[in-house]
Amino acid sequence: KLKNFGLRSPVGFVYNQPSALVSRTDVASVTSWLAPIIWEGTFDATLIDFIYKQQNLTIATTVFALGKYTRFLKDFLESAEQHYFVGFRVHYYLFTDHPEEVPEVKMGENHRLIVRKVPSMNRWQDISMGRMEILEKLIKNELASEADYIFCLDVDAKFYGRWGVESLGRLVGVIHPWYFDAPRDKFTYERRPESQAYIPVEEGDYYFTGAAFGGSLEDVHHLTKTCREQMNIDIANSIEALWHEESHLNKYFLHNKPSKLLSPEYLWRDINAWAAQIKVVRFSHVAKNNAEVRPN
Ligand code: 2GW
Ligand code: MN
Repeated sequence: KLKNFGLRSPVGFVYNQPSALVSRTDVASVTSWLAPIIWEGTFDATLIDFIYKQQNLTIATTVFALGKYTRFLKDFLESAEQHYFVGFRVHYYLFTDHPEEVPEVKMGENHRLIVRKVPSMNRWQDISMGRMEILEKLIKNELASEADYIFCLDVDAKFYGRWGVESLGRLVGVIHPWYFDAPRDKFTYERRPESQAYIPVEEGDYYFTGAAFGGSLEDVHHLTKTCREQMNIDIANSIEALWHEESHLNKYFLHNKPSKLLSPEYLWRDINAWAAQIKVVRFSHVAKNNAEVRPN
């Protein structure tokens, strides 16, 4: 569906000259398989918005809020409306067992909120694995004619800066905010060979967060289907990966290299945490009291 750019700048569309020599030197902006890693300072927002505007895209965005997690919706949605794909068409698909608790949030032009009721799930295992299955079905049964790209996001987080079309790609992973500077043997991959999510200590590229991933419908459908199947094999073998679907996502990305990586700017630990490389916090986990929000 994606058109070739055929980009023609209108007369007088002025932006900074891109350089073949100068770039950020404190972070890597490309992987060893030549996928870009998106950091502040590696793209020109004006230019990239202009390029993508001509494609008339829709970005589906899924978010789950079950049980007490509906309390995160107001900040999540209000901040998204300030920062998330502003000026582009966004359809949020919100899955909740409490539709009556969904706050009224004024949606920007071209942004729509679609609320879907799902049965209550009490065990976090069911929530985390249920997400993959619901996403798989949503993409297959409904999105084909509705969207071009999809992002799947945790709800216990808030936007503080631009998250825009620079993030779009065939298969997109976000580098986990705790492990971007860690050696691979320290990553919290699943290390038991009995699990389908197993990654040996001498393997692995990056540690990706389960809190945000996305890409084209086709690629994300394949991702969700594969993770769901792998988790089901684990269930049959009475084993559960250390970080649940995040472990399976990391295994998937090891064998299906993402075509674009987003830096931890796109999922930071907490707005007050500091690291020299983070020039902008775009999306960040909010502090939460697990004992208070999670079912027993
Ligand atoms: C219930 C019991 C235990 C943990 C979570 C939940 C729960 C999750 C819930 O009661 N209601 C609910 O809506 N959720 C959804 O699942 C919600 O969208 C939430 O953001 C998402 C992931 O749960 P969360 O945010 O508590 O997990 P984190 O922040 O510790 O996340 C990482 O690890 C998870 C796997 O353990 C996931 O991979 C997640 O994507 C990661 O960020
Ligand atoms: Mn979370």
